[in-house]
Amino acid sequence: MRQPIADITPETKAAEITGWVHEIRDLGGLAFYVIRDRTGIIQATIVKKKAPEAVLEAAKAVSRESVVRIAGPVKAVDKAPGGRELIPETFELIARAETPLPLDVAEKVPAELDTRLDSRYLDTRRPRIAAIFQIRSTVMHAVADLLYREGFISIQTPKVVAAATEGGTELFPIAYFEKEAFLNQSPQLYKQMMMAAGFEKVFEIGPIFRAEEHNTVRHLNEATSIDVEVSFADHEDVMALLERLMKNAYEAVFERCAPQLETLGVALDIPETPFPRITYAEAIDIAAPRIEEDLRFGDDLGTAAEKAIGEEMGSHYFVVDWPTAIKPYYAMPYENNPELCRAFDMMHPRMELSSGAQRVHLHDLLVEQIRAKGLSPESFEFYLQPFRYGMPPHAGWGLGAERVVMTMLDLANIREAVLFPRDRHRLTP
Ligand code: AMO
Repeated sequence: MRQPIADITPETKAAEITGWVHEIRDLGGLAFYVIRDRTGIIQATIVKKKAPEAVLEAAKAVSRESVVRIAGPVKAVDKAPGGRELIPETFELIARAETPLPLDVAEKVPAELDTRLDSRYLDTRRPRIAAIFQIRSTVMHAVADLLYREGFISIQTPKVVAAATEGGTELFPIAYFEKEAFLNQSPQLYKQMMMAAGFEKVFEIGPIFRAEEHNTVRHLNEATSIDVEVSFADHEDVMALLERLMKNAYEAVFERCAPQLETLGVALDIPETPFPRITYAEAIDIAAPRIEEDLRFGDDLGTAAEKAIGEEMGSHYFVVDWPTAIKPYYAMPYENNPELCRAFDMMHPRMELSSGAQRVHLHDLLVEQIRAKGLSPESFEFYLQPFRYGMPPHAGWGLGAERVVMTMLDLANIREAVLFPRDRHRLTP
């Protein structure tokens, strides 16, 4: 019976393992085959004078990264990895790897990100890379877990749509029979419609598509968004939810991913809640004197401004009270000061992780705001209709999953946090 390699201890009597050949060291009379599965590595030691002929034959034929099955007694050996070694009685080559390898899995030769992404299936055999995706999986599990515990319903909404939600320039048009269609930029309109549907608390974890022209280390053309929408809630309520969710994700990784964090050399800093809040006006005041560009009230916070504010804040924080003019039509203006709205961004010192808002739930105000953005309410008819038949007040946010993982693990490039990134130049694998 196959045993996970990590379960084999110096006390184990005998084992049968299957895995990849991580390293081969042939010292003449003696040969070491380091075998790896997803749990760890073990050294199989062949003493050529003593080993069965069939073992010698098979061992000679294998190459690095081939898949093998080896069985035999286990011996305690201080110098071997994990303090034990396997003495092959049988050695079977299951699938041979061609040589040379497109990528050195044992990491003797560092590879460029592009080469790694071209051969992602080899790249992910490296414990460091596998650790990133084990942590990402834990984050996604913790996120869904918290939302289910808080009574949310998971929904799946269309990715092929007829209208832009986040503005027209970043849309991917697609061929959809004789109609004009796009890949969805955000589940925004659909999650809001589910408030009219009476679901009250919904979440969706799914792809969003943005036709960002620029290649940056924090933008993808296909990203994973964690989206929530909550009825009878305001922006403060969903900001508190976002804090709980972030903390819960960090704690889950801290508790369940100690070996992966160690492999990555990351000392996890669990963010303290509540996150500090600064107003948009304060953000401008912090950034303006610290950056070269001209920055005034009413401008978007660009990369340089975000960086300057991030250095000042030092950990996660919220920017609140945004000018209505630079937030989407669905953000609710303050009644007593409609120039500002109940929108927020949640920031990591390196970049924006989430934006959200209390939404406009009043039909006529929404139509007015859609018009004010130069958009036509007619093309939003399917979205506007639910607002005429009892739309509760509601609020929500979208959180970029890759950016959460990237900032949590201090990865240099967002592509490190995606198995198969889609960017300006990459459409395969
Ligand atoms: P926004 O457009 O700010 O808001 O997106 C929300 C979050 O999604 C992530 N994100 C991206 N990540 C990587 N590459 C991209 N190209 C990319 N675009 C967005 C970011 C960002 O903070 N409908 C609103 C959300 C809401 O109000 O509920 C929206 O889409 O982390």
